[in-house]
Amino acid sequence: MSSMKQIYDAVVAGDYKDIQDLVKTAIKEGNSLDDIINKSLSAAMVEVGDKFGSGELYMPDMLLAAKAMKTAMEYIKPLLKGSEHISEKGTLIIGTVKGDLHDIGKNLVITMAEGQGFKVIDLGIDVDYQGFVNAIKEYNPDIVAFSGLLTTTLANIPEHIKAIEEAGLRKKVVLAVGGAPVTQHFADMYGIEIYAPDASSAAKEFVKAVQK
Ligand code: B12
Repeated sequence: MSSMKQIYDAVVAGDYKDIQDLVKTAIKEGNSLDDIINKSLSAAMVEVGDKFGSGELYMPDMLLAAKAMKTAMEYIKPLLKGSEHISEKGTLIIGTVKGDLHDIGKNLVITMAEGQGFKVIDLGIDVDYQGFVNAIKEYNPDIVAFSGLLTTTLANIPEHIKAIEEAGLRKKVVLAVGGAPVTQHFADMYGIEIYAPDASSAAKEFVKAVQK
């Protein structure tokens, strides 16, 4: 079995003990970090989600899968930083929206944005409206990014934007949104400038936004 398939299977099985060794092997075999992240790790998380949705996997299985993905990323992250020549591009504030505790995707976006030279302020998970507003006042960012994995809490996004508008900060920042259920249509509906389906394209969009 290829090492890429073994990584995929390890995430689905929530087997985090050997995953760093599998990643090392996949790199030695010539697989790119991008492919390992997108084709093995993230793709496996989609299958985990599907299986959870259909009742084949339970909450503890999802947690173990998340742990396997995080363990793999701990090994990959320093390698990503070393791979690019970096000059500071701008400041990005990112947080998972109010009511939502998912952070794996957000953390990947952070890794990629840092790899592109952004200074990133991570507000963490379950960030309320005021949390974003205060951080904009404090850090004066170029981009403010919302991550959201739950349809229910994505419904709060207009409130987040309203709070930023009411504080008179909307025109100072470019907004970005992403997360599995988010679409370009969703972003357009609320006038959010950036949507991207994955962390690598998110980082590319961030770069474009600060170059404008
Ligand atoms: C792992 C996981 C968990 C873990 C989270 C661990 C953690 N630390 O994050 C745990 C077990 C805690 C969890 C809990 C729950 N979960 Co959950 N979870 C998942 C799962 C399997 C994977 C998510 C993930 O990490 N994917 C991998 C990453 C890399 O992908 P990603 O997050 O989409 O991010 C990528 C892109 O979207 C994008 N991106 C992400 N953020 C941003 C931001 C910007 C600005 C941009 C541009 C791009 C971008 O780039 C990322 C990298 O490429 C998904 C299934 C799925 N298909 O998404 C369900 C899923 C999201 N969960 C779900 C549910 C229902 C729950 C619970 C409510 C379960 C429960 N009954 O308690 C709770 C909610 C708790 C809460 N209040 O938040 C549902 C949501 C359904 C819906 N549409 O609302 C899903 C879809 C599963 C399902 N099919 O039912 N979950």
